[in-house]
Amino acid sequence: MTEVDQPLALDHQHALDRDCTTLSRHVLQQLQSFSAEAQDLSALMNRIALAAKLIARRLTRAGLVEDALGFTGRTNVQGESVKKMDVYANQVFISVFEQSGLVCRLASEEMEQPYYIPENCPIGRYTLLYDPIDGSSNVDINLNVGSIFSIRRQEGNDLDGTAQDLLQNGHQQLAAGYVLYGPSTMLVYSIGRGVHAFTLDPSLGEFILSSENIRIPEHGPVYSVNEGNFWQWEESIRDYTRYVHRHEGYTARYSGALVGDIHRILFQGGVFLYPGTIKKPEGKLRLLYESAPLAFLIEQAGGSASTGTQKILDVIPEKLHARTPLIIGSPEDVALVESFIQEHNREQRDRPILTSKD
Ligand code: AHM
Ligand code: MG
Repeated sequence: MTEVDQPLALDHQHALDRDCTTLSRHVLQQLQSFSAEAQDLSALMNRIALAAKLIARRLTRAGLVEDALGFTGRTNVQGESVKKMDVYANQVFISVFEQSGLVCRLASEEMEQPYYIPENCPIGRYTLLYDPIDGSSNVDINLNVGSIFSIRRQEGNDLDGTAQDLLQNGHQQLAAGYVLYGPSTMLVYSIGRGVHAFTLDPSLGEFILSSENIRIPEHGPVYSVNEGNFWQWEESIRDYTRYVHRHEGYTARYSGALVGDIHRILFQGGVFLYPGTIKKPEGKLRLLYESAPLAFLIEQAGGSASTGTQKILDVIPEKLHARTPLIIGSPEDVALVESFIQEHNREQRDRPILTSKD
């Protein structure tokens, strides 16, 4: 081989390596073990990948098939209008896991109570928590949406079927990640050993490793927030947005789908915020299905996730569908938002209490 040939040969080798690393192989490599738990995690990720492929297939043809777009006319447990795609994707996860022998129940944003694997099906040791279609307002206009997932080991008892044992902090997650249905379908996951991204190769029907050990930049230019809520926020969040308006180097990006916004921030840095509003002090995003899984992932990439006063992973939900304010992304940018909140809280505390004599 000549010197001139060598770089080409290396490139070729690199391409070949990429083509060969499938999701299930990657999980086993990460755990460096063929233990029962490693096999389970690999199988769980494989099932999530299958659900993602089924949902991606429906999304790519949504404008051509009947009953894929639009609303069902129902509202979910959160009082939000349910889309046909929400129902479809929710059911896909159930169907894919029902006979898997991997989970004992699935809890989703779309179901008031978890779905328990029936007794005539093999029952597994894990619980899957998920948001089947995140950002579903984007579905009807063919923009990006996502799915978010989290895996927890079944530990407590759930004898009365109310899943109170799931009311634990985010450190209990074994794995978490998301699927982004964009120009390509990507699956990004962590099992507590870094963050890795896979791209669906439709010709193979396989998710192939595309970025390994992703590290979020310490700081980035993007701030991602729905500024339509400006007058409903607390003064601290308004002050933060005034700060980024007045300083060079910031740019706003907001897609209406959390997964897409987080994906951008994971690779390019910045911060995503969904703060509380006057009407909804807890904000909009659900702890168990959205905030905690994404916090797990972003922390694994070197980022931070906070309610403004507490780390998201430390929050213990009071109920299954509890919401939290979410500030997530590059550590410096999250810290900046927190500093406005802390300053505001300090001012509130130190404000003299006026009595009727004053
Ligand atoms: P959904 O899971 O019901 O779609 O709601 C979550 C979505 C997020 O993806 C997104 O960041 C947010 O809601 C957008 O909400 P808003 O329209 O209030 O900005
Ligand atoms: Mg969502």
